[in-house]
Amino acid sequence: MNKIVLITGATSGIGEACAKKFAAAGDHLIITGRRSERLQQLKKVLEITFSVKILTLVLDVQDRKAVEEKLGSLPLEWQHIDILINNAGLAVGRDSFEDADINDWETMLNTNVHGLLYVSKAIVPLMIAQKKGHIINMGSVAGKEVYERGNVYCASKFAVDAINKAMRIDLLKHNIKVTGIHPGAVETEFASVRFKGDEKKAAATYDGLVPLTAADIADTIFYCAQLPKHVCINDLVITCTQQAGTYYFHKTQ
Ligand code: NDP
Ligand code: 8X3
Repeated sequence: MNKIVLITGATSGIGEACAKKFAAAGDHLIITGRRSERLQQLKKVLEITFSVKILTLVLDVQDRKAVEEKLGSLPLEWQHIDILINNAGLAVGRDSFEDADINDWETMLNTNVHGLLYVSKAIVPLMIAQKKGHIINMGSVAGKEVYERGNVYCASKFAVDAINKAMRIDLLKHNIKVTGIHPGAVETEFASVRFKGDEKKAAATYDGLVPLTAADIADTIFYCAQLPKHVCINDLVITCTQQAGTYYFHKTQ
């Protein structure tokens, strides 16, 4: 049966790769992000290629009112959400604590933590009503171990890790699966966003490394989502072969 999958942050990277993966399997998608043109383009391609239905929602997850309004007024046929992929997120800046910009900290906390909570709070009642659902939260290895100059990005992903665990406990009685995915370095627009458009610094992140791709993570998420009803992967940490934890890389030049 075709599922309905809501993916936040589907305009690039991991979210976009998830959209392609789930659409290829015949699932119908609600795709969100702030960049409207990219959403429209993706919708067009996926509908033509895979004959699935796509609903686009231009949404800044930091905006609580907008999230409540848009997700609280989904057309009836889109309310039976089987899978929520809480993927929208970002790092801004890579500075030592004393040098970091408080605005960057607020953006990360508002997006990665508050945004994930606002979206989840809007969707959980729909899953409770249908007595099933699967929430997949995008954490990071940064939410497992703190690294130098990672400060508040790490804090935001530690919060995601805690929310993921807490959701699983509280939603157990509603037959809702909750899975945390915690990748290491994945080559997406992430580094470019983190270094505020400095492409040289962004590219250096992956120097000497065969990093994970967005498709690797989409494949992993898809696997977690296809397991039998009685199986739930709680927590999954995934890195490329040249990475161990947050700080150890074996780079080749
Ligand atoms: P990208 O920058 O390629 O994608 C980020 C996505 O999040 C975009 O679609 C962006 O859409 C969306 N987004 C960002 N801010 C907002 C917002 N305020 N409201 C709505 N959507 C937003 O990076 P990735 O694909 O790599 O990142 C996806 C997730 O994976 C993030 O949570 C990130 O922390 C996590 N992650 C990434 C890793 C990596 O190395 N790349 C490793 C571990 C975790 P738009 O700009 O259109 O709003
Ligand atoms: C992104 C991976 O190691 O840059 O979450 O924090 S890392």
